Amino acid sequence: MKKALITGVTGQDGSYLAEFLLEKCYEVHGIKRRASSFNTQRVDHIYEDPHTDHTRFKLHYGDLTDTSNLTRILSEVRPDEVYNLGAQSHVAVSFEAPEYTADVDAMGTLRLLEAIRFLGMEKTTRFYQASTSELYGLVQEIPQTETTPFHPRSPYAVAKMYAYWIAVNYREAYGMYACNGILFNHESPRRGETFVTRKITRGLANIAQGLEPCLYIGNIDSLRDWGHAKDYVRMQWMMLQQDTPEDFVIATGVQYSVREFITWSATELGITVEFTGTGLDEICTVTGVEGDKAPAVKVGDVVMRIDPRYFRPAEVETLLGDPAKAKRVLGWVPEITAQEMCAEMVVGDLKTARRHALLKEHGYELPMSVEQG
Ligand code: NDP
Ligand code: GDR
Repeated sequence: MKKALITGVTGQDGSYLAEFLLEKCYEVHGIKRRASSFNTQRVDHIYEDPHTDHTRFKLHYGDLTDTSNLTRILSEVRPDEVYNLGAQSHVAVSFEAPEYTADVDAMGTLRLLEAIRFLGMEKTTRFYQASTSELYGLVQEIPQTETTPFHPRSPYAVAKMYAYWIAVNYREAYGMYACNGILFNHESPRRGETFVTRKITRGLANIAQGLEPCLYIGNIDSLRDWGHAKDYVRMQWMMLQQDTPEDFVIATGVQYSVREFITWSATELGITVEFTGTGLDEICTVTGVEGDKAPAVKVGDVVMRIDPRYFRPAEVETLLGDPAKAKRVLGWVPEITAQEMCAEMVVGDLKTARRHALLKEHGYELPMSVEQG
């Protein structure tokens, strides 16, 4: 039975990857951070009671900032494959916590690679590094491929650039099987609530049920190449099954604006909208409501306003990936479109919002996070 170790197992990708590898009959080990409250919601459904025999999903406390901890876990598990998905992954937050972001995202990658080498596992353990389209930043070429030059635009992207090159360096210097997946944005109902897609689907579902008055958002002209996390974790595994390690762009090859994502989400809720005004005064107003998904919304309501708080000191305006190499070499093609993914996210968030609204109607109110991201 193959063994995999996933850093960031409690995150969006980590949870889908753990499910995927368990289906492939791996023994899956994940590193979770110690927190003052439970943080395993995304993997609770695959949790196995460690008191029973033959459990194939095991969690270890750990942190990418702690070398001794990483070395101990690696020496205990001796995995065939390491997936380094753990990161401070929020671009806007990286401007507020640049040093921490560098420590986790850049140095954390070095710590893992060096621990693998220190333990003499560099010829037996394969390593996947979660690289990112943010490396392209101020784009030099459209669409972006494996050879497009990098120009990172945030402390997050600069840290991830170090991680990209240190993985390449360990491959070249020590003959390690180390690969970078240069992944473009990918989302799902498990996406963190402060990333723009989930913020929109959750925000509009809450507005539809009368739980929030309005969605406040930043740059809606931003263009992204959005795929589904389920499709992308499949590719992470495929990259580690080749004869020779290589880096791959993972993308859909289609881009849309944040504005379009808002329109799709509203449509899924039976709401038609129009955008009027410009710059900071642009608003999104309801022009029609159909069906029973949005009882709290009426024509004329303003459901989105711009808040400059969500603009970044340096923005990545446009990203569009070319996944031709992944298709040619690995036969990978994404199966879920951005619109299908948006619909799935709205369904999930509407279900939660309806539950909250029902409780509220009966005098019970569940605490709802107000952090907007
Ligand atoms: P998430 O933010 O959902 O998950 C990040 C994971 O990293 C969480 O499990 C988090 O733990 C963990 N983590 C954070 N800090 C530390 C730390 N100091 N030590 C150990 N673990 C830590 O990200 P995604 O699942 O969306 O992304 C996975 C990876 O892929 C990340 O590295 C991200 O940068 C990268 N990436 C993501 C893309 C996307 O569009 N989703 C695109 C390209 C790259 P906790 O749950 O406790 O917060
Ligand atoms: P991104 O994702 O920065 O691309 O990083 P995010 O969803 O945060 O932003 C996408 C675009 O939307 C714009 N935007 C807003 N973003 C947020 N979060 N909140 C807002 O209110 C808002 N309004 C507009 C942003 O400015 C940006 O242009 C994600 C992360 O998963 C990274 O870890 C990963 O490496 C990249 O995708 C690829």
